[in-house]
Amino acid sequence: MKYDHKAIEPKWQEKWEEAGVFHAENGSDKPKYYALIEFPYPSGQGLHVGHPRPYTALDVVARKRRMQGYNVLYPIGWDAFGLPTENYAIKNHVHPAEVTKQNIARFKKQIQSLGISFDWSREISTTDPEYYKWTQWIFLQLFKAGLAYKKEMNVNWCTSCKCVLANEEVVNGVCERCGSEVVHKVKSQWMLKITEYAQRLIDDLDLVDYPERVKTQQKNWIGRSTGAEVDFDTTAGDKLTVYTTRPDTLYGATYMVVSPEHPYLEKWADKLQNLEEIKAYQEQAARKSDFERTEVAKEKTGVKLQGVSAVNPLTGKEIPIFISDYVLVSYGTGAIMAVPAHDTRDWEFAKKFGLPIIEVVKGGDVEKEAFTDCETGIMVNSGILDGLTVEEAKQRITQYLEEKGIGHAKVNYKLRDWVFSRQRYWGEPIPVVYCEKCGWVPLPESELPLKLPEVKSYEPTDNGESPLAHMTDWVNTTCPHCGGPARRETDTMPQWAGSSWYFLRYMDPHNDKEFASKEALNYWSPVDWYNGGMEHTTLHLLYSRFWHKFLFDQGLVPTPEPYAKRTSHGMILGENGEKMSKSRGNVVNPDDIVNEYGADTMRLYEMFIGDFEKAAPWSNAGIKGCRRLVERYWNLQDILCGEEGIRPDMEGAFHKAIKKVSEDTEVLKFNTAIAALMTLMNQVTAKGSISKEELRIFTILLNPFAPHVTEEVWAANALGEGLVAQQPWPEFDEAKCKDDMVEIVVQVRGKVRARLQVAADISQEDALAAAKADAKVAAEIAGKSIVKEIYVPGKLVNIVVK
Ligand code: ANZ
Ligand code: ZN
Repeated sequence: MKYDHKAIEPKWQEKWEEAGVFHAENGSDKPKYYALIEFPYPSGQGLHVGHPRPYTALDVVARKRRMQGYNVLYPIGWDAFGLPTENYAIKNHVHPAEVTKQNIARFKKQIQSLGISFDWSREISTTDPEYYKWTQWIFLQLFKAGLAYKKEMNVNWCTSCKCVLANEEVVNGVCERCGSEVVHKVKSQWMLKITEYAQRLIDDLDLVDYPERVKTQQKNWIGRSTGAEVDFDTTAGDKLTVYTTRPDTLYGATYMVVSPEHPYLEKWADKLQNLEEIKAYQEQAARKSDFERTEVAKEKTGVKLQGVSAVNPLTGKEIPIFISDYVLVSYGTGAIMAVPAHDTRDWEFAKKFGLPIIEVVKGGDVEKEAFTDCETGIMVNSGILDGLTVEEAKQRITQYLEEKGIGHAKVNYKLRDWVFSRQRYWGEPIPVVYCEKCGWVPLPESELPLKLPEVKSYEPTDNGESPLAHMTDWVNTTCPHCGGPARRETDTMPQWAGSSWYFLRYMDPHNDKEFASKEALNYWSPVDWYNGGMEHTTLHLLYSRFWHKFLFDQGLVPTPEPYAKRTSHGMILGENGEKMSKSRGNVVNPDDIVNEYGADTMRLYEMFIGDFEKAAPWSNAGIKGCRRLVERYWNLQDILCGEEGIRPDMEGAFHKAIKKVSEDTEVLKFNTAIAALMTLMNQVTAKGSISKEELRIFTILLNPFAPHVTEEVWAANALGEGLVAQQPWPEFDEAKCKDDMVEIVVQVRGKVRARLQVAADISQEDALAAAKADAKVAAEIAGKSIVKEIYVPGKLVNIVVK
């Protein structure tokens, strides 16, 4: 019989669905296992061969766990709100809901053709009112807890998307999504206080098993720094407060800088003699991104304030104040004390404006450049701090500032609160109304979901208001608090809202009383293994940890962390080694591969393509190699012999393969697991026949990778009861996994003279004897005296002669 994937694959997909073998069970007394992949955004382009890489990897794990006796939850859904859909809808005059429906249908069909063991009965979509009802509900809990607030903000504004972006969405000064210029705009925005969780988001990384690079990236993004806040008296009669990580360098502070947006500039307006010049500079700075402004390499600019200066609290000297765009309003206090001797930006600025540079830590040559590598140095020119180390000086000065009431120790975080509103249509409505009398009032929970109204035009407005603002019928409402007239919020939530808690909904997706029942949450939490892209480390992964911690604090979820373990996959590149994209013309469509070679081959190839954590180029030759493995497996049916058990001379081969596949699939080494199956295939083919038990084990081992063909062979040869998917995972016997023969290398005078096949457990004495008996080795040592003999078990004999 010829192998025909087109006949086999759809048939088994149907049978699995009929039998419900991949349905996770709530209320089971089996141990649970929760495997999670990042749910896709159903774009108009359809699936791409990169998508299935993580799906297949965790499918291998999920299938194996079921065979190991676990009740496995391996769900999928759609992260379907967002701009690309909305933009497509605008361009083609179709409702975004309709576009979403079509895209989901296409993605679903494509994913189902791959035979991934998702529990489709738990499918969710963030755009479904029954889902976003709970996204809105969680927002209300955040609001009630004081963690959601509205504020006039200097926000990132994408000039092309006409939309506010979170800091995390601005990459190198441009929009992460479309690459257009990002400018600053003052807008009233909903904000979520993720900063309240900054320290716990760092600390609790100790509770989870994440790759080190993910932990480091999150920590750097949160950006904890320790230092002090110091008050400087000004000649305007008030105090200017700075944040510094180096309070020890206070004697070297020869001038100060405030950011162009600093509120004091307005307060001091009547004292400033060069207000026009200052205003011109402020306007110029507003047009630049933070990225441009803080670039070290950039030429420093600034304006000295005429009419107000400050006093260094330690030296008592009057020092000038500047405005310059290298100081950001959003960090620390928006003002700095400048220590040009030990900070590069300050040094460049001081050189340009002819300001004094006073060395306060010994070493370096501060006339030539800032001495920044000075954390281990000794203090000089620093009064009470002279002779102390930098570490001692930091403590001493902080204590002094606290005693004098002019400063205190301070911890700062780079992390900013999360800008949570978007002026767009295709997102969750924010369930609050504005009442002139009562302010912002939350909707009663009984009014959720607050559904998106039908609108005719989704065009974003040029003045930056949401398209919903035109829907007066929807907007005008009554205040739930006083019954007076009120207006609905017309901004919607960002795409990151629905994905911040979706893994909880999977636990109990059809519950209409709660986002998930207590029992379901207690049973399934936390996610045991979550695989997703590195690009989400400082976005989704951080946001969802924040929401989960909040829900934990509210007593709504049982664990402080949502994901026990996180891994990340590398991208699949085009055949030419470049990122797959339409414009490069190197996109491979999984439909074509499934059609020509079958899903089993495609799955095997995606797992065989290389180190799972690294990017790998697609290769047509590689695909063919995997197809050959499937065909050779198929042909094993022709050499099935009458014997039942594993034949004694095949025991080693099979036990080794079980061990290798079992262990490698736990540590992302899917490629070497498949290589072990290829080795086993060669051993079986060399033997020329296969027993029933051997074929049974081969089939189970191959099943997580190639689930369709293995079910077919299982059924056709009556290898056992039920489906392969329902078999117990085979055990291996460690004693039978030892290599019986090993190759050892024999060196004489530093050179390899022979390679010998010896028993793996050979004694030192026998190994040395065997080495000396070899003709070449014997010739090398003839007539010389042996100084030293070394045996490295299983590897090497080294004979040193004189
Ligand atoms: C004096 C000093 C001396 C500083 C020295 C550094 C080195 P991190 O580590 O990133 O927290 N700074 C403070 N607020 C700022 C703002 N809004 N915009 C730009 N720079 C600001 O950086 C803290 C340091 O960055 C602070 O310590 C301050 O300069 C500067 F040898 O104060 B330092
Ligand atoms: Zn009211």
